Amino acid sequence: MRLVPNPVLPGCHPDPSVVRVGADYFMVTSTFAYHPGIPVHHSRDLVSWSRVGHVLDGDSWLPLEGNTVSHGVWAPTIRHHDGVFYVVFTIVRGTEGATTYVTTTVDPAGQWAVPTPLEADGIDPSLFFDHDGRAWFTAARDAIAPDATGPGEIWLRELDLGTLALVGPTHVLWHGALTRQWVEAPHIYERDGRYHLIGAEGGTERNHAVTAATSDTVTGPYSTDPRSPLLTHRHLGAGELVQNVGHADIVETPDGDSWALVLGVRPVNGHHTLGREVLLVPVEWDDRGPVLAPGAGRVQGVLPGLPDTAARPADWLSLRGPVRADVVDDAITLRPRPAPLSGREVPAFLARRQDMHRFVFETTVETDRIAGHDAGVVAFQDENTFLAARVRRRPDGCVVRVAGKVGGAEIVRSEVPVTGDVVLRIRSDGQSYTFSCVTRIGEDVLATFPHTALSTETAGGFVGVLLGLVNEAAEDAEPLTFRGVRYAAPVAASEGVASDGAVSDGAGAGAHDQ
Ligand code: 6LW
Repeated sequence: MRLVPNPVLPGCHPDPSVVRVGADYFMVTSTFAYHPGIPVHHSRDLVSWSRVGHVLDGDSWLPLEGNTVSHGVWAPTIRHHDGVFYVVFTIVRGTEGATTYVTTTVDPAGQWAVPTPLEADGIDPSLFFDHDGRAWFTAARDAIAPDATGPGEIWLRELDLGTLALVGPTHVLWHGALTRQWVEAPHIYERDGRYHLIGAEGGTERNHAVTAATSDTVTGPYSTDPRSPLLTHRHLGAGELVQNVGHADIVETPDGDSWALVLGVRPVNGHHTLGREVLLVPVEWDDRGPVLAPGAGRVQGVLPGLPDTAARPADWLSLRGPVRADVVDDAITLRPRPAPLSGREVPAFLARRQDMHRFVFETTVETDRIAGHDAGVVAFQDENTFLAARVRRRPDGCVVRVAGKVGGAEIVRSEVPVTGDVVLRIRSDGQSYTFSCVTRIGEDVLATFPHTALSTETAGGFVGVLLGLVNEAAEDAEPLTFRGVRYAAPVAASEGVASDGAVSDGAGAGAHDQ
């Protein structure tokens, strides 16, 4: 058995899709209302991933003003054919419906084409290139006859590679393996002349599961693999370190081994804040189809407790569109915007994924420069759920104010006067978020919140926490430079964190060695 450390990509990177070209693997993940969209990660071993670009950036960006954080870009699939990379994805705009797009490039680390809309119902699009060079598009949609079949269905149509339009008849392939569950996240693979369709069922929460079906022809009919679910943690109990496992994509190594990337979450006391992360599981094929995590039946290699991973290079994200910012080493200059974090416009907000349970995130703000600004650090889950320590000017001087929203309700925790340069700090021990400010006199703890306040279970939606900077002010206010921006695993006792292993996530389970 092969043991890999999981997750292979921590932090909010849901709905992984992977393709191999020669020795190189490329992965794409969902980014919802964040800009730039769809990071492209590269790996040579499926374990160590580095970001090389974004699918939706510059000319390929599609504006997302008016959307909630969990709207926007859902579930991209990446494939490669004849020297061209293809990504299909859906932009979900709430009640205004959804549009699925295809975009291409010859260099996945470079600029992608302006996305072409497809005449496609539903979400979770995928592409399959058959041996004869034909391209087949699949996606998940509401079933035409839900009373008879269950709520969802996977459908397929041919994609004309010349015009990038769907052509020919629609084939309904499958309604899923599980009773009355919506089937989503389809991907088709061909193996020894048979077509294998995998999907996800049970929703992207605790009941999530990977299921499968098989057919002699790409257009179906597909029959359910009765071994489904092929992979799930739904039955392992709340003590299991990884939950919500599902949404797989399978890739073959140059040596003919297979692996799946799946999503999962690592809750702490039943609540997760890091979003859906990417996990790697071995796959074997037998004459019935894929076997995920053979011999184990679960994602393995997850460390117990709350291990600190080394902070990954920041993928600085804004909301719903680009902001005007300069990032130079650890200094970030952010132009102001009046849009509040609680709205649906583009606020002056630049943030990175929280990808460690325990961390320190901090920056220095020169309060002398604060005029009409409301600027500082924020732990952001979505427009209804965020907590910030910001500096604003009152008639008699500046104050740091810890305030935000939890579940849509306004929260104001503390307000303390400050002068000169102040360090605004957010730190977490995995079970709480503490906001403090550090001046020449020392550290002043302003407020502590349980991590449940910022969890996805509390907020709903599909994302995890981002840690960032905000500069809310009139457009003509001065840009602000945040110096000493630092995100790291906590090191010192002064950063308030117990030594390794002293903080338990309450799961009580050990590493699952293979
Ligand atoms: C994704 C779908 C899902 O498109 O969540 O519940 C969506 N399931 O597979 C957003 O990540």
